[in-house]
Amino acid sequence: MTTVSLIGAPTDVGASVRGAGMGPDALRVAGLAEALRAHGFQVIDRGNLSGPPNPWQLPVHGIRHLPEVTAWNRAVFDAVATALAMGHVPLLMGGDHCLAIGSISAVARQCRQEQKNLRVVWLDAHTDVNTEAISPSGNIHGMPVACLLGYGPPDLVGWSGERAALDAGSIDFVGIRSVDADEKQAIRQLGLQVFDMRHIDEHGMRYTMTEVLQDVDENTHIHVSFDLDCLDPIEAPGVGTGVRGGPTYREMQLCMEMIADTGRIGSIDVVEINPALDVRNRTAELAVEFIRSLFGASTLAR
Ligand code: NNH
Ligand code: MN
Ligand code: MN
Ligand code: MN
Repeated sequence: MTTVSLIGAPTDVGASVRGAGMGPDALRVAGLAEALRAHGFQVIDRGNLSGPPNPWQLPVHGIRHLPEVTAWNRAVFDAVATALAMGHVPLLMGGDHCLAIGSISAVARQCRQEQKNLRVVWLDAHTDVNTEAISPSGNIHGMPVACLLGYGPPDLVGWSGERAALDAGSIDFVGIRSVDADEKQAIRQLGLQVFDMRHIDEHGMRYTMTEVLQDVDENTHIHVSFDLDCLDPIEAPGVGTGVRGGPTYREMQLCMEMIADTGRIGSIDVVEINPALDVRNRTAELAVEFIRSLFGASTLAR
């Protein structure tokens, strides 16, 4: 039986808007553990990690809160690595998206040890591939992909044991509709595969996910990094940096169900839920529905 380890990381140190630190409890209140148990999984809620408070300072050399972001990611890295070593599926409950640095670095290290192919599916309105040199905000939640590809402040790079936890070919982006000016150039230079909203408009979610999942095999570990701002803010209002024009509820369900169909889901981040901006916990409840689908619940499946 699959065991899912829920790991709470209640912080907004990497974000531009306060409130994402309340995400883990919003997911608990929305019934995440119960939903997965009802679906036949063993679920262990590891509680919340601890780390420094948000000092709410201005960027220093193009980057905000580097020591605090580093400390939180250290805790995330250790917790995710521990869960993976036990053969569990870690589900990181953020917190803002800077936490994917620790989470995916631990996953990449484990995959290398087990000689598995890692595929990351980045569900987001944003590509998060800024560096301190090009970020317009200095917020590290806009930089995790760059750090994982080996570009960023030395403190946040190389945690997997290699300079780059990921190579550009092992990450696909879905739902993108907000990319900063210099970030566009970085995407081209790195050769990243970005399935933006126009691609989904023109080809549909079904075909898009076929492309994303085409080279998944029995030896693949899929990591889903799910930023709730990927969804249209009409569906998911509880996010700090909502951008209109995202996937609908049905499109996102199909995306999750197609990932579930591969049977290769190995680890997950659920990030950027901001209860302070939400309407009656709707965004956390929505996240729980999508996570159920990601684990194989579907209308006619038992
Ligand atoms: N691209 C912007 C930045 O780097 C916004 C990033 N915000 C996010 N990313 N929520 O997913 O500041
Ligand atoms: Mn993000
Ligand atoms: Mn985002
Ligand atoms: Mn690809």
